[in-house]
Amino acid sequence: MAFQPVDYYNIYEQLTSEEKLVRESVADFVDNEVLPVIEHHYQAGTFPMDLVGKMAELGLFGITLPQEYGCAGANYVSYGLAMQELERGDSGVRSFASVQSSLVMFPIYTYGTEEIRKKWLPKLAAGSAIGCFGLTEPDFGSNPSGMITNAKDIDGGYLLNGAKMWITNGSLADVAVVWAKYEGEVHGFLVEKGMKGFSAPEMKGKHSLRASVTSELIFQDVEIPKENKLDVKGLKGPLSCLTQARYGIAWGAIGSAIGTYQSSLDYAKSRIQFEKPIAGFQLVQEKLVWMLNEITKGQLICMQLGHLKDSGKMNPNQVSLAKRNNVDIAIQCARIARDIHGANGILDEYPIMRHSANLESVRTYEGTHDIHTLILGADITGIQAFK
Ligand code: TGC
Ligand code: FAD
Repeated sequence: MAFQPVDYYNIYEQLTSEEKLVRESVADFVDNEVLPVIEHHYQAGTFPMDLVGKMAELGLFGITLPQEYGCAGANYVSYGLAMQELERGDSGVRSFASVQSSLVMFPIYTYGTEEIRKKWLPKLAAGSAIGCFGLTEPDFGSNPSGMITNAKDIDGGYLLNGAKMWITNGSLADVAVVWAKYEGEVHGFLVEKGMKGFSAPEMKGKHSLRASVTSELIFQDVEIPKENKLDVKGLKGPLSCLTQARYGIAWGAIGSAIGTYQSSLDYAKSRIQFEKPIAGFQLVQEKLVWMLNEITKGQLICMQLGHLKDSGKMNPNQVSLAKRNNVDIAIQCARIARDIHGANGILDEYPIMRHSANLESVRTYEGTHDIHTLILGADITGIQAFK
């Protein structure tokens, strides 16, 4: 069945023609190309690689970067709308695009030399190269400043040692943006597939984000050429990339919530119990209204965040509020949707359990729910409560 946009406050009416086009074309792509195959991939634990070229054709990789590098040069509202629609399909598909765009192309564009930009950005935009972002380590997740992975000077470059864990697209990647300590500070390095001493085994056994590849990255005396070091020093390097990606996740979570809401509304109208559709019972209506209410608030948060970002006035703490809120309400929507679907809610015929399980990762990655609480707490009180 064709998807009906959920837009209770007529937000889409106010979009520019370009923003409308982006949202509608990604929505069509999700309806026609993602939803028909995603359950199969989810069950098989595989990423739908066939979608990469199609996402590239839609301009979804590095969508906000300049056209001279093969990118779409779109604004951040368009980026957000694209992430919303992709995650209505599946969080793993949105993850693929987020990592490629915000965590790989953004740092290459922002901190790479012109030579490095020209080498990687057109290929990443076209989907002929895939990237990943290595920050988290087995013993350093929420606190990346403690990382052990390190780089030392050698003739003509750097020697990289250490390991990363939980890296989206790691085993697929042609280039990894890896954060490592160098001279006591965090620096970024581009590690290329095939470099001696670099391996990226896939992690198995996930109950969440099954249609996404997650990997370890292992570096044993990997020689990195000088030009592959990014021009940024300190944790603000990776955190600036995370701000971009968290922005996309805030929008994406709304897409996931729309997916479970829409399925619930359709189901409630057609499922008959006690001789009437369950949508006619007050308790079910309350659940549907709660979902719509929270989705609408989340949409308004994202639109305002997008306008702030497009006008250069957004601060990273505002992204924390949006990521924290929207992922949280999306999880609650999935939970409520499971109730509304009764036993059918556990079947792969409906998207509910897939969204629900995916969101458990989304709540943890890019800063856990509680880390974003602490970021906001520190911002409003002026007192850090991390340590
Ligand atoms: P702190 O002292 O607060 O900051 C260090 C420097 O960074 C600057 N900064 C930021 N810059 C840009 N954007 C942000 N969001 C920033 N937040 C902070 C800050 O101004 C400072 O700059 P300077 O010039 O003074 O040096 O750093 P801290 O060590 O106290 O850490 C704070 C904390 C805990 C909030 C931070 O470490 C954090 O966010 N931890 C969470 C880790 C995390 O999010 N990891 C994500 C890994 S990647 C991932 O999950 C990808 S999933 C992808 C997918 O599949 O979609
Ligand atoms: P921990 O940091 O060990 O946290 C455990 C618990 O303790 C959490 O509830 C946390 O909120 C809490 N906690 C921690 N510190 C505090 C504190 N100071 N005060 C109060 N509570 C605290 N990372 C990458 O670098 N690149 C990727 O591409 C990537 N993709 C991922 C894909 C998936 C599917 C998943 C699940 C994770 C991915 N990650 C990636 C890793 C992710 O960013 C981390 O899992 C996340 O940052 C949390 O780290 P952790 O799992 O080590 O949890």
